[in-house]
Amino acid sequence: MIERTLCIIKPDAVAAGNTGNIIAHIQKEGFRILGMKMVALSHKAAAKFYEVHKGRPFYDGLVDFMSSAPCVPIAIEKESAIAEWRRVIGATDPAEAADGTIRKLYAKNKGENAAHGSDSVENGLREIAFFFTERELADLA
Ligand code: 3AN
Repeated sequence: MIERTLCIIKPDAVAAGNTGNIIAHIQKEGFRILGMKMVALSHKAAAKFYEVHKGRPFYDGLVDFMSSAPCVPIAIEKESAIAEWRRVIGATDPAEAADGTIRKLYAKNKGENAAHGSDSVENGLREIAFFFTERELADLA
């Protein structure tokens, strides 16, 4: 099934100059890019985006980090996009991520881990709608 997922190139990867490298992974892996922008998330917006993690020990640090500098959300589409993109980014902890994955190549640690990927079809659609209006998503079908 063709699915949509949200990639976010996180502030660490943007600051390190890895935006282009990560977009290259998206294209090499055959994802279709539907929407892309650079945004400086406010603390409030980052808190809202990660609301599902509220109460977890890393939540405050995660919100601070995601609102510390610009990030690049990218709405992408492919057959089985949720699992496929999570395969491409690798495990949350770069020390456990497989060779060649985005987190293995570019992430610093579990928190500053280069890229986000949605964890379900439903969350993918919700997360894409958080950053993009319908009109901003290219209908390339
Ligand atoms: P993933 O992004 O691999 O799906 P989640 O959903 O468990 O991982 O966590 C969401 C985000 O929260 C991660 N991308 C990471 O930035 C941060 N995070 C998760 N676990 C930790 C942790 N133990 N310490 C610091 N940050 C974490």
